[in-house]
Amino acid sequence: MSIHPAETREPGTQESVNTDGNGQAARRSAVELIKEASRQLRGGIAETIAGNDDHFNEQDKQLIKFHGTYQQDDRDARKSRSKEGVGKHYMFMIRCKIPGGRVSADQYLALDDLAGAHANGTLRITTRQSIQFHGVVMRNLKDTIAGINRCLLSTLGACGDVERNVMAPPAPIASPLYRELQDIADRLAEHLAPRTHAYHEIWLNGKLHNGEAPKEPEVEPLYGKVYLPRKFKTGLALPQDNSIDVYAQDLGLLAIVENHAVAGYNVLVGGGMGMTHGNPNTFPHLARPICYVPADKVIVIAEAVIKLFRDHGNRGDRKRARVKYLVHDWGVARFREVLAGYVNFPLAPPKNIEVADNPLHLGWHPQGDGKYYYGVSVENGRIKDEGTLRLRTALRVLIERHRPPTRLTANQDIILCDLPADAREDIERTFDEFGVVAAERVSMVQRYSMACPAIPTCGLAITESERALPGIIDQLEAELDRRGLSDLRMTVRMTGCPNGCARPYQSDIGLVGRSGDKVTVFVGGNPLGTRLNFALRDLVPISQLIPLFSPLLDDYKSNRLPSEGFGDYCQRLGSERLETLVPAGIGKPPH
Ligand code: SRM
Ligand code: SF4
Repeated sequence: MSIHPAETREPGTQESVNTDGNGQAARRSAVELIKEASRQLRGGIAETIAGNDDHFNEQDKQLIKFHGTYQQDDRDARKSRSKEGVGKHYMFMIRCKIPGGRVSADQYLALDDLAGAHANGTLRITTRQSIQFHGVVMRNLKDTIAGINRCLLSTLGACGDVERNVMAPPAPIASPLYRELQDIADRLAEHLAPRTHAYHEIWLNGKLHNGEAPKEPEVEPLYGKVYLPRKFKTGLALPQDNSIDVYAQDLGLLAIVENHAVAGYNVLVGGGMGMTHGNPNTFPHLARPICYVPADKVIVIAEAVIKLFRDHGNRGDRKRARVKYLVHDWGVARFREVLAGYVNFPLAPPKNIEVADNPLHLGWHPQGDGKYYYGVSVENGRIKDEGTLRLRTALRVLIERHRPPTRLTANQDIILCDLPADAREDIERTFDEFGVVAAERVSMVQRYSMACPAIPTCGLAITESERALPGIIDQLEAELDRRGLSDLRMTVRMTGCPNGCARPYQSDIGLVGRSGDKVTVFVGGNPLGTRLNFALRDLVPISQLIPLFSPLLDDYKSNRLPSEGFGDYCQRLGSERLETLVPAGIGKPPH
């Protein structure tokens, strides 16, 4: 869908309005120069994949992100390879773009094939409802990206300074509300996708899905030559279903429901998690309500917010380039005033509405159309076979047999959709046969936990995360059980660095990689995702987490208020009171 030209305005040309948040002409970062010189994201990518190199040069390493792939190296192998003098083992992460997390049975099976043929034999569900492959080497890069496109998915714009995967509540509930949000996610993704032909030239031999060459002229009406100052993320939510963490989005669209239909959206801008330890100019920030728009203006307003960000975002300092810093530095009133200049209708104030639930959609649920859906809890999103737990095989067998469309959730889980009632027995038996614990029997703390990939793939990781969290959760599970708290709905999110990929700053407990095996411990968020937590202790060794939390859980158990969550309790006590409960010698006070 495209917007009628009269509906959004161009207050100035992109290059001339390229200012920082204070209207100063800004210096430009090295990445800006790489983008500008790239001939719409071509650089030397095609030449490198046609040659014998196992990795890209520094410029193209930036450009391949826009194509949906990251150059990484096996961090587990770094030391031994360096001793042997053989240099890094380069490999690529490939990220799909899957609006609303919708994947058909055929697509799932094709992705599973690719994981086995070209990647490390796992599929990784991401915190933005997508799938990533890890461990793809250069000689398989093109075939993997082409394979993803063959099944009618894409990787274009899954990473890079553009609109990223658009999120929407994934439950396949037969309700016009859920359908509308999924539909808008598709339309936004289509409307905001880069228009460069470079993607098809490089990965698809110049052909579109239908086998023809692209016909539209190559212009980037939205992104221009230098694309956005930084990544931009959009998510749609319902007040009763914030399963996509709407307040963490650069642009959160919270539906306003009237007479059982979406009447419009509160437009929330400026969510983002990333920060840098020791740099107070960087911080997590929740999206703030800017205005309300009627439902038929949702795409217009999304484009307008992106244009504002394109023109005013910081292009000099990538650490401060997200739209959240504009909202923070300008304040809501000024942001709204500038945004009004990008549309040709008045901006109404946001409606008074809050999110009320954040369902995980695990286990069996009726869809409302006579069919059922089944949400499978996937530990940290990793679909793999390991030991007696053969989740990848179980999903493959069941998807081949029942052909359910699937949906990926922002909690890194997968939903099997459109199931007839009589499929239940086979599904439960098959999961059991392959060692997969029924969603209903997964502990609450495990269900609500998430970890980012971190080591060995992520180049930015300071500590372990995906590989460390299962052990921590096992211990927490035992501690909660012991206190009769196993029904507590508590989010525990861990990341290997402060970038916040598992949204740790909104959770009841956030564990953020700090140094070696030490983390910063955050407490005080909530499962709804409506509040930021705060740092309680810094530099806590992972092995000391349970001794740190034990007295807090004891006090919570004895002194919590009725229906008070763990994060609520931590907020009520505040850091000073909580500090008095922390055993001496564990970690350090946060700065
Ligand atoms: Fe992320 C960078 C993984 C969601 C904030 N993120 C990365 C990279 C690409 C590391 C890099 O730049 O070299 C990670 C790849 C690791 C690997 O080995 O796969 C990575 N991010 C992920 C995923 C896979 C984590 C996961 O457990 O699922 C998520 C992919 C989502 C997707 O499908 O698109 C993922 N990243 C997020 C989120 C959560 C969200 O968007 O809801 C955030 C916090 C929200 C935000 O954007 O602020 C997030 N990732 C970052 C940042 C910090 C950006 C900042 O403003 O400072 C970085 C670092 C960067 O961009 O320089 C980053
Ligand atoms: Fe990597 Fe840090 Fe993101 Fe984890 S939070 S995936 S360590 S960038």
